[in-house]
Amino acid sequence: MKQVLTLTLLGLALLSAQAASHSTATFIAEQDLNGDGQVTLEEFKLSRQLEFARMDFNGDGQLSEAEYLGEFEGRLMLRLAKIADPEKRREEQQRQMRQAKVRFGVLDVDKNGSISPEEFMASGLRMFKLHDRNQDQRVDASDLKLAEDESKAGKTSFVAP
Ligand SMILES: [Ca+2]
Ligand SMILES: [Ca+2]
Ligand SMILES: [Ca+2]
Repeated sequence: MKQVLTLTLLGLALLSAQAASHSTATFIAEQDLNGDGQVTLEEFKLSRQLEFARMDFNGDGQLSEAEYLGEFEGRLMLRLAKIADPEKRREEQQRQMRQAKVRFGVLDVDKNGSISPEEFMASGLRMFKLHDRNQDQRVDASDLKLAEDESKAGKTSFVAP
C-alpha cells in the first residue's frame, strides 16, 4: 500500500515537472515570431498586441466577452476534434468554456465587462515574468533549463499556457 502511494506521488511529481518545462517550451514555440529560439520582451509585447488585434473582431479596441470566448471556442473545437467520443467531447468543451469564462473575469481587472489592451498586456507580462526565470527580459533555453532543474528538485511551478 505504501509502495503504491510512493509510486503515485512520484508519478505526480514527474507530471508537474513535465508540465512546468513543457509550458515554457510551448510559450517559446508560440511567441517566437522571428524563429531564433528565444522570445524577447519587445517581441512578446508585439506578439501580444497582434493577438489582441486578431481577437478584437469589431475593431473597437476592446475585447468583449463574446469576442474572447468566440476566439477561444474556435481554437478549442479544432483541438477537441481529436476526441472521438461525442459525449466526452461535449463534456470537455463545456469544461473548457467554463474555464475560459473565468479567465475572462480575471483578465477584466476593472470589471467593466471588456478587456482593454492594458489589461490584456498586464496579464501577458505576468506570464512572461513567470517564464523568464532568470529575469533577463528574454525567455530562452536557459529559462527552459531552469524550469527543468526546478522540476527535478521537486518544485512545482506550473504556468498555464
Ligand atoms: Ca472588440
Ligand atoms: Ca476591463
Ligand atoms: Ca530569461
